[in-house]
Amino acid sequence: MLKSDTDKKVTPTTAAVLESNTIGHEVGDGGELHQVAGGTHPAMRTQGGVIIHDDENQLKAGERGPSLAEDHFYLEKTQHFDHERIPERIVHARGYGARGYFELTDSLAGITKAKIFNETGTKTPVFTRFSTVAGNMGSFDAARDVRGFAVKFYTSEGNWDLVGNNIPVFFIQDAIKFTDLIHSVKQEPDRGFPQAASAHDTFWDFASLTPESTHMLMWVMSDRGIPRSFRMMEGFGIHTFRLINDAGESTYVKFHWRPKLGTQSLIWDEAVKINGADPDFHRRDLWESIEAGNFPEWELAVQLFDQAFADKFDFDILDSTKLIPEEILPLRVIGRMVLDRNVDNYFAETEQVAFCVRDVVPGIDFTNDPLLQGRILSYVDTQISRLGGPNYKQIPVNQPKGIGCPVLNMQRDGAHTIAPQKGRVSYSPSSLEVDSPRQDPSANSTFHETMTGDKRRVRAESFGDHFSQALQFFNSQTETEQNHIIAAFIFELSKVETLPVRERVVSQLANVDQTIADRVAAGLGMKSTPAAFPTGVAARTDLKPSPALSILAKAPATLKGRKVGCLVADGTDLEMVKSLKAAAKRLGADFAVIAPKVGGATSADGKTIEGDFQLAGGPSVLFDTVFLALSEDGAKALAKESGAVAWVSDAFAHLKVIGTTAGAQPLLTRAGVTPDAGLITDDADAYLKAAAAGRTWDREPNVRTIY
Ligand code: HDE
Repeated sequence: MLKSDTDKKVTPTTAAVLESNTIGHEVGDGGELHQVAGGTHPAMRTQGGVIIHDDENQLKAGERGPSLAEDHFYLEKTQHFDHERIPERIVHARGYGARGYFELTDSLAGITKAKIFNETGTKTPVFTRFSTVAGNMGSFDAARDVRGFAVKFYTSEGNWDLVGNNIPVFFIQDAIKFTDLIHSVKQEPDRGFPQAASAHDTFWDFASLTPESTHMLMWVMSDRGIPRSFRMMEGFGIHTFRLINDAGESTYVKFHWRPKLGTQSLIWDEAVKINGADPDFHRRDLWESIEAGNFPEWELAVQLFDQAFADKFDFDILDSTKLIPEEILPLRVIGRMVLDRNVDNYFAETEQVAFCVRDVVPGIDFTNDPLLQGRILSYVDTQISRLGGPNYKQIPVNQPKGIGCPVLNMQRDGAHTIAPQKGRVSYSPSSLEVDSPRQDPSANSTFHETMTGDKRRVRAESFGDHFSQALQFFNSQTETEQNHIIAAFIFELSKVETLPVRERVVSQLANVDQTIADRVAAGLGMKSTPAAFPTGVAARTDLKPSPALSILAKAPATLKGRKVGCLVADGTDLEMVKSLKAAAKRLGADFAVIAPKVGGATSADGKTIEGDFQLAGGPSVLFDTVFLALSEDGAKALAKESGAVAWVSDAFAHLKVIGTTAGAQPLLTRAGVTPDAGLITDDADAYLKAAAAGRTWDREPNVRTIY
């Protein structure tokens, strides 16, 4: 007898039942087998919809006999498993997505005919995927890398994909170099390592011979390359696009995403340790915040300009290695994106989502940026091979969802045709069916641009300056951020085994600025700085710094979205922990208790302090700021635990604000913590205020050499 879906019969323990039912005799009445307390369980069925009566045993000839080839349950299950994987993305393989919406708050009516940008209040569903570029799918989140920031807008006029990054410029100017760039940064082909790292010979070999990458290298070596969270990352469309209005007029546009929580980053040593402690650091953070109802949010802003404005620059607005500083062309905020729903199934949605740069809607158009032009082919091409055929847009996450944009065209058939288009007519022009779809010239928004010139393979002279904006970026950083860029170059190049490659990178840096090159050379232990690499166009030194390019210059003082880690032990004052937690939560922070045992610790008054993490499972790198809620005895006990000592010394080295009870002193002493503005004793309010202000940057010269 099979139990019905609503049968609430409860089995004592699943394991016990499994044992009694599966060993030594057949399972006929499989209904009770997986009945779990309180659950209502529909029957398990095959892909063909047939009820499966035994999911524990193969069909055998005799109790100990061979398995039978007619066991269709087993065959279907295992064969499906054998084909569960598809090729991972060649770049941006490791990513994480979520659903949400975009809401227009400022209309661009008159500038673009795209409906998504016309009526304020319009809400457009989106699917957004963040990613690292170089690492394979199973690599780790906190690699030093560019982050993908791809948004699929399901607009009422069809899908528009804005496939951007968290850095507003790119390594190369012409798409024909993309294959080389990616081959150089991915694992080296003979040995298959290193994964998810640019710190190896092939990348720096390519980069040092590709001076146009210099501006981007500054960005990737800056703290932008190690974001604290997807929720705390800016995003950029990078290329100059066009907006087209009803009259066919064009306005140039650059797209920017700005995170509500502000931009924040990790410290390099912290990132390295996070990758061991929690390789899923970024995806877990996104998932958990959405599950908790703390929906991540970004503003969408645009820089709008015309040809006359573009002509004022001595760089080319079609060159993706350049940006237009906000101070010269301010951002206009036009809407917000909120991610409010996690996926139901990672593979079905995040893995199968197919972003295509060529998917634009009327009112949004391309420019002649040779990088953008090259992307138009590649994305669709890769989806066809990755998702197994030309019908990948019939997969639910890729289908247009806007009301009024059904899929109607003359394309037919191919692998996995799911949504059958009706009728006899699959060609155009046709006369046989009055309701067959027709072209609609009113939707045209291709900009009527006049083209002249000889057919040539050439790089325009206007693309020739590779160093001015690299210097401008460096000069726009705070001293701390500049120090981090220098340190990152030193670290990366220290991993390069071929000395001439190391030297060539430094000689390219000398084209940006001699002091930068000298500092990197000193950190690498070079006896002298190699001479500047020959260049056609020297860096302009008169470009004004752009403070908007610094993270720290505009960092908000807030605990929102950050995590407080509170270390407890036997003897901790429970009431103090409770009130600290309440205060931190009021400020929008997450609060986690780390105890020597995950079951918790016993407080001074004999109560249980529940732990969220055991010490080894919750190292301080997982938190933005830490508090040591310890009695003197508790601190003395922890001073003998290397894990606890590292917990504290890491927090100190990572410049975290440390709040502490006076009793914690034995552990602080053992961990080598010395007093400074970021060490706050017995004052919870002052601690939380200091923690909201960010890290204790002034501590840095005391904990590591600045070159
Ligand atoms: Fe991509 N890129 N790309 N790219 N890209 C891909 O498409 C490519 C470039 C970006 O979450 C691939 O679906 C070429 C710039 C993101 O699924 C592939 C060139 C920018 C994602 C591809 C570029 C990006 C991709 C691999 C040189 C920032 C992940 C899988 C012209 C504006 C999307 C796929 C996701 C993915 C090609 C350069 C962003 C191979 C040829 C510049 C965010 O088609």
